[in-house]
Amino acid sequence: SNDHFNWEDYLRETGSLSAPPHCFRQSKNPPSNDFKIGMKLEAHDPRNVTSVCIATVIGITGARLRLRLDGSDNKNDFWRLVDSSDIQQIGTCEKKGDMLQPPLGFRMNASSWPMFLLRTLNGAEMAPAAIFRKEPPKPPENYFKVGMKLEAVDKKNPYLICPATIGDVKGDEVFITFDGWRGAFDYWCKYDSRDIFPVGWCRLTGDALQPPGNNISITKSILNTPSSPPKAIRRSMQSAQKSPVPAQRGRKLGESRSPGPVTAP
Ligand code: MLY
Repeated sequence: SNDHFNWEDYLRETGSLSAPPHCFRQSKNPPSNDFKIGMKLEAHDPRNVTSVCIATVIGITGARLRLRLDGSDNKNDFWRLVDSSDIQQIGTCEKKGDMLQPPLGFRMNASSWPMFLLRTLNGAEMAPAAIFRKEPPKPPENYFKVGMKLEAVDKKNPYLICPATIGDVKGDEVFITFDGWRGAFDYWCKYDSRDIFPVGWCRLTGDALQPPGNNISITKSILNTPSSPPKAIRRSMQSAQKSPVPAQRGRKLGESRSPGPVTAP
């Protein structure tokens, strides 16, 4: 259909280029996801990365797993790729001579952890070694350039993968900006982050790529393109940008722009 987001059309309409796949720490073909809901595995606690905990797969989305740490609440779910080095089969921790830890915010008394661990593993379906995938290697350096398009996890809503643009590059870091949103979701990350993907990733994994937001941003580059509006209109667009009108949400392209504080979701 026509209103469905399509990268080919979008890249053409915005006159932009996608970041080449060699920029990313992602496999060329997304790994197959053979996990099943209910399987248990070991995962680094995202809130306390030195500890390894037991996690349960509570959702499957493309090449990612929705995980919940056993003994934790339902407010701290996190998502990991099946080829993430943050996850491993049960038994890995013990083999290395380490101990499984209760999650940060363990909902019971710390003294009940050993018994909780026994019970949570008793009769559990453990994810078999064969369905964990090897993490791809880091690209040797940061190949990203400002303006390149990509697909990126919205860290404030980590189940979402969205069209994004490289807004800045500094050493080993890149600034991820979300197309059609006004800065509230932007973040810096390492160029080898597992949360950023080449254009077309979601189409290959079957994940739902979010459409861009509908907050337009009148950038210098748009104002300077040959097809930009005539001078008089350009001047009024610029003065409109300076007028102290409160922010609106959900404007469509072509509607008047009013700047204001960035709005929360
Ligand atoms: N807070 C919004 C979600 C915003 C998502 C923004 N991402 C896609 C950049 C909501 O709950 O609807």
